Amino acid sequence: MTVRSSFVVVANRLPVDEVTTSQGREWRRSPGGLVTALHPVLVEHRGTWVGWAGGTGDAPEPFELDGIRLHPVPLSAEELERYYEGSSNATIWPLYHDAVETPVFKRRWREAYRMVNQRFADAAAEVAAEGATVWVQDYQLQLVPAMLREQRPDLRIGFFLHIPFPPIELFMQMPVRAEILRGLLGADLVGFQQRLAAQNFVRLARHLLGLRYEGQVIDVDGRPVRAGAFPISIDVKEMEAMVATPEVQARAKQIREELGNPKTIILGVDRLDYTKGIELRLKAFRELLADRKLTVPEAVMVQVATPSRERVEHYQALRVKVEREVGRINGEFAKVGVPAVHYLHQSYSRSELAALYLAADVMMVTPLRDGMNLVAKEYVAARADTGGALVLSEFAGAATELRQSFLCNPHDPDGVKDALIRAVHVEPVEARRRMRIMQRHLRSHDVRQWAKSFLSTLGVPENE
Ligand code: ADQ
Repeated sequence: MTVRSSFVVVANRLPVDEVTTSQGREWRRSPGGLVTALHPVLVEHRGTWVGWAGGTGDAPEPFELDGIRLHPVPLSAEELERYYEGSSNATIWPLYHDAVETPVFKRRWREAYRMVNQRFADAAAEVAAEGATVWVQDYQLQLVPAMLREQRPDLRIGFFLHIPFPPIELFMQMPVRAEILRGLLGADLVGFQQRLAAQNFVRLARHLLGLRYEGQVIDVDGRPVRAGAFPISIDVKEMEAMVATPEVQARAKQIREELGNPKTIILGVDRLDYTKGIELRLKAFRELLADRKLTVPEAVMVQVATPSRERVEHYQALRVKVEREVGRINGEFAKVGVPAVHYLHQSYSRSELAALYLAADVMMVTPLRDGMNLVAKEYVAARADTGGALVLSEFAGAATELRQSFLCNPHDPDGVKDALIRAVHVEPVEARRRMRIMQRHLRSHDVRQWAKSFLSTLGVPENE
């Protein structure tokens, strides 16, 4: 019998990975922005998470892990290719990120997107109790709110978009633009990372469907749909506790030693994604080495690039470009036994990431466009020692809040170089001052506060 919940999260992925241990196969909580954000909320509300468990074919039976119920939705190999790699990651992802890569539009992908969204909506309708709250996540599931409302008008439906929402001119390129917009308008509350994104959305509703709005509330046939900005954050306390452990402290020291105790360690940590500006960051570093404004071994760079969406063409091309640039820099500037760039195409544990943050003098977060960017916030929270400096792109959502970082325009190579050099040479007193202000902000704006603020706007009473 299906267990029904009064609180349901619907997201493309379940927050778990299947791993092999000496005891056989088992499920583990997976790392990543969204999981970190929603896990505490679900535990608190005894909720169910509906999502894809990874793998193709039949889905596993619903199960429980770390205090939350998981309800897997199956995907076939063909759906994975068309709905996930195609529609979601080769059409919508680039289009919503300012078309920094050209979006690819294909009819058969669209049909799969529709079918899979319907399956997620059906699953949510099945597990949601009468009058429950359902919180749908992100760009892969934009049709779900309307599909769900159609079946279950009793539900309270929220939607949160983790990536940017484009201006009207760009959104209008989407062949199924009205369908997507209507899908989102099925929610009672549509949340965005930025105020500007929420504005794009309400204006689009008028432009495309002729709907009236007042402030951030759109009138959809007499039903109010609210749009709003809810900048996501991180579990600040968890990060602060982690960097305070002797293990992480020792590991950070060890990392510095392994890198040859350089004066300046410059760090980048991203999914290997073309929106993250990894190439332009490497290029800025190379030019500074060529100008002799930085030298090896006094300065070294560490770039962690988590493998991501490896079957999507844009991503394969990016990997080749990044690895070529790393090879070029090391060819020109490394010394025997001392690479200029340490490139790590790997996933890491949270504690190893924390140690890297602690070891780095300058963190570079330079996306061409990013909904928020949690790495920037993690770095700031990790530096409870108030050391370190953050170089941050103005095009990351995080730039609205982290004003004391070294902000730069990633489209301007000289601006990026200038911000990096200023961060490398900042006086320790000034660096600490900046860090302290940003840390104070994050402590009062952490992920729990984010979820609380979204849910209370949606009208969910606390402890429901
Ligand atoms: P992402 O594009 O995935 O998220 P980001 O916000 O930076 O980007 O989150 C990445 C997360 O993965 C961070 O928590 C980071 O610590 C972790 N991570 C990165 N590299 C790792 C590695 N090698 N090993 C282990 N963990 C690693 C999307 C949007 C963002 C938005 C988030 C949340 O694109 O703009 O901030 O959702 O809303």
